[in-house]
Amino acid sequence: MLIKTNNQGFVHTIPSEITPEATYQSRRSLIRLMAGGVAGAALASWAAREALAQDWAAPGQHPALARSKTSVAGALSLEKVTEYQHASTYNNFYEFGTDKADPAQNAHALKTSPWSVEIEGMIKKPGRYALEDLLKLSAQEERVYRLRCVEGWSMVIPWVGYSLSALIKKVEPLGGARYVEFVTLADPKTMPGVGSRVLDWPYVEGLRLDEAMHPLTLLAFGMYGEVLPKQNGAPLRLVVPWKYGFKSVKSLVKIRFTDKQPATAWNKAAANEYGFYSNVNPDVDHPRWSQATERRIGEDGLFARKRKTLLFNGYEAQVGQLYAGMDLKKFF
Ligand SMILES: Nc1nc2c(c(=O)[nH]1)N[C@H]1C(S)=C(S)[C@@H](COP(=O)(O)O)O[C@H]1N2
Ligand SMILES: [Mo]
Repeated sequence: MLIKTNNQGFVHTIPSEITPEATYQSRRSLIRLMAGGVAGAALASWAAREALAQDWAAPGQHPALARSKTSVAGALSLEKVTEYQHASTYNNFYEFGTDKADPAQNAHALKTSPWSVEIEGMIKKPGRYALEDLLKLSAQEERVYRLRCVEGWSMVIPWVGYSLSALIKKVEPLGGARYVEFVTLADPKTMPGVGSRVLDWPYVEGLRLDEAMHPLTLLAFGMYGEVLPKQNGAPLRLVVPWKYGFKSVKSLVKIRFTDKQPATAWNKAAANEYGFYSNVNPDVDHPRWSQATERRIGEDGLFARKRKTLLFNGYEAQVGQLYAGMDLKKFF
């Protein structure tokens, strides 16, 4: 915190220079709650974080890779990390409104504590799991993943969390379980968007069990070394980096194991536009626009080049096997 003195020698603080209480609290709680892994990153100041973001632009070994003991091969990107400012103000979180600026405006109303996740269906250990217990379940890692929205833009974000597979193993799926359904919070008192009819609330998504078990599938509690901002899906969300962003559900409240492919919110809203798989694929266009290129947030401007979209968002080496022999145009 910077403290300035006026010409009478009185001390007054400049509001814009004070770490907002919420940010400070979130940093503290992440440090307190994290079982290990990225404690160093959680302690990083804004300035240090900016410096880190600069490093990430440079080729060579990724600092997060050097830091983390159990990083996932290929998961870390050497691309420039999107500025925190963009990642926390340009959001899709329709429960708080459909404009990109709405979530950052409205999500302060979200109450993230106490929080628990109901885990049910075809598993040996169903139950309600408290956020504190989920946080401690496995060592947290920082993973830099691209997030590619179906709308044609992308970001590169350092997420903090652990592989969802750690939680899945803990609850012991039964032999017949083949899919996992994810249900997120729909609270009309705090979420103005759930009164609208754009989607059938609550927001529901799903993965095949092997996709959910894939080491890249992240259960995230933080980003940029801090707990998730509310607009980014606090207190916990999924990040499925090879799929369009809408599969990465925010503010998760229920996980259900089933033998049937779950009906997902976007598929119910427009089945011809949003398939169950929704793997990033430059060769499978959205019926209303091409998916061949993307705009990296933060690179806008007259001369900003469009980037070529990569199959499976660049994670083909890691996840291609999951879809061996499948017609990706049919199972889009
Ligand atoms: N509950 C919920 N989760 C959601 C959404 C939403 O509207 N509601 N939007 C999705 C979409 S379309 C994208 S692109 C990502 C955006 O995540 P970000 O705002 O953290 O970048 O969140 C996804 N998760
Ligand atoms: Mo999206």
